[in-house]
Order: sequence, then structure tokens, then C-alpha cells
Amino acid sequence: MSSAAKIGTGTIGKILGIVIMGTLLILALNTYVWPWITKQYTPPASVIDDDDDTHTTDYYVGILNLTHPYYSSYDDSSYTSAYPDLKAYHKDKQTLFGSSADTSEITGRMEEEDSGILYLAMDIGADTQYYLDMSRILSANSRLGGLFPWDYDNDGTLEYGMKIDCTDLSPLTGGETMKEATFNMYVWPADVAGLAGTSQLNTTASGLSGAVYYDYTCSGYFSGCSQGSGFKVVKAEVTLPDSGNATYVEDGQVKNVWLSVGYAKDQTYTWYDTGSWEYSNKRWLFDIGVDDPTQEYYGNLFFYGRTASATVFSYSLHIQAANFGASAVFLPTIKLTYINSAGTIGTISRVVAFTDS
Ligand SMILES: [Ca+2]
Repeated sequence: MSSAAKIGTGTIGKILGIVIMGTLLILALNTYVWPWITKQYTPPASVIDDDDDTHTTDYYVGILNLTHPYYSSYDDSSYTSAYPDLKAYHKDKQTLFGSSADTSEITGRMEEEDSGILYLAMDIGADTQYYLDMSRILSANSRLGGLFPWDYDNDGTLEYGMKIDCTDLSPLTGGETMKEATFNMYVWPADVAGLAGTSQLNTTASGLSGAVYYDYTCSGYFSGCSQGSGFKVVKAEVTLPDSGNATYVEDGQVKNVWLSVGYAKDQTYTWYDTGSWEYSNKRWLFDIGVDDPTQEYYGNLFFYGRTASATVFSYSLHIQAANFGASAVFLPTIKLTYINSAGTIGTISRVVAFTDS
């Protein structure tokens, strides 16, 4: 065998070796490496667009059914007396996805442009039978969040707006024709018809005529809202209806006023005097976190919980006082402005007495 033939045989062997190794490498890449890389970089919610099965999207696209049964926050019983109008909008907040008035389902189609996000408007309208328990609705439904006032229909009344997060919806599986999501909605039946301030329970006032400021508290409770129901407060004031009362304030005989009112069971709203005295109106107008007292959306929800007693809506009016005349009486009026779920307001008042003894 010539040396040339030896060289040729060796070269062919090397080439064959390289080809075999290369083929094995390509096979390994195709079989193991590339699928692994693809898996790492494909969003976990990636699904097939139901219009075009060659096109993938990052989020679910297709028919979505939103079920939203209602329950009473009082005892978790089904609530079927009335429903708010619900409107679900696409991510642009302009295009209607679907709606429900007196049913408990919304069906629409998620589009690719939604990127898994819809928006929900809850509109109580003219119903006066209930308030939405938004804190519980939000805590009970992880898909819902980002509560905001939304006048979605531009009628001047704010509705409840929130985001619906559907970014986790998985692709349709065999036999499925749509995806479904459920929200549990909670309401407090409303009862504002008989609201009133009850008689004063006790007063700790004594010695108003002394030269040293002491803390005094008048307490009592509001009644007229039945157990299992609630009402919303949009304004809290302590007014001084006569000039003598006002003088006590302006001469510095009364200061550090605060008001607390109970609800639920053993919970209270407490509002402090933070420069809230209004000379012209002879009142303290407390900041209760209400941006607009004509909008039910902003109201503070008071409700009568399961194990609470008839004095659940107890009030305490605190003052510091000194330098009154002997036997003087200080007679402020506690005044709450409530709003029903349709936006109609009313007031409840109670005169309380601090007396020098
Ligand atoms: Ca509106």
C-alpha cells in the first residue's frame, strides 16, 4: 500500500468522524438543548390564539365568562335582592367587554390587546337597598385590585372602578370552549330610614370653671340602623348653635375636640380637630377622608355586625375645657351627614351637654 493511499484513508476517516460527531451534536441540540432554551423563554401563560393557531400570545385570548355571585357581609348568605350594574371594559377602558344588570355573569372575549387585563365598573344606580362592601370584595378576590373612582358613564356620579387581572389564565384544554373566573361580591344591606342620636349616656364633665384644662367626654349612641345593615357617613361636624357656645371656643375655653363613632363590633372611626374650627359656621368640620360629600363612593361605611349590641354606633365627644363661668353649660351638637346608596343625603344630630358642677 502506497503512502498516498494511507494518507487518503486517514483523511476520509477523519472526515467521517467529523460528520458523525456533527450529526450527533445537531441531534443533541434539536432533541435536548433547543427545546430547553425555548421552554425557558416562553412565558408560562403563553397560549394559542383561537383565531390563528400558528400565532402565540403571552396571555389568554378567547371567550371569558366572569361569574360574580353576591353575598351579605353580615352572614355570608346569598344576596339576591338587587344587583349593581356591572360593566367590564377592555384594557383601553373605552371598549365594552360585557355587562350584567340583574344577572350574575358577564361574558366577553379577551383580546390580545388586553394583555390579560380588564377593568370593572360597579354602578349602584338608583338602588337604595345596599352598599358595596369594597374592602371585603377586594380582600376576597385576588383578581380584583386598584380601586378607583370612575365616572365611566360621565353622568357626574362616581362609580367603583377596579382592575381585573387575568394574566394568569392558562390555555384552553381539551373540551374547553371558554375560560371562567369567579368573583365573590359582598354587600351590606342599607338602613338609613330611622337614624337618630339617642340620649346621652354619661358625661364626665365637672369643674369646667377651673383654671386648669381637663379632659371631658360625653357619650351616647346612634340608633335606627338594624342589625345586619349599614349606612355611610360623608360628613361629621360638631356645631355650636348659639353665640354663647361659640364664645367658649373663641375665648379658648374649649379645645382639643375629637369625635369617635363605633361600628361593626368594637371598631371606631375617630376624627380629630386638626384646625377644623370654622368661625363663620361655628363648627368643627372634621376631616373624615371624604373628598366629595355628595359622592357615595367616598363615604365611611358603618355597619351593625353579628355579635354587636344595640349601642354599636356609640359616640364619644371629647373636649378639653377650663375657665368657664360657675354653673356654665356647654351644649355642642354632634351632626353626621349620611348618604344612601343612590346618593341622597340626610343628617342625624344629637345635642350633648357639658356642665360645670
Ligand atoms: Ca357615573
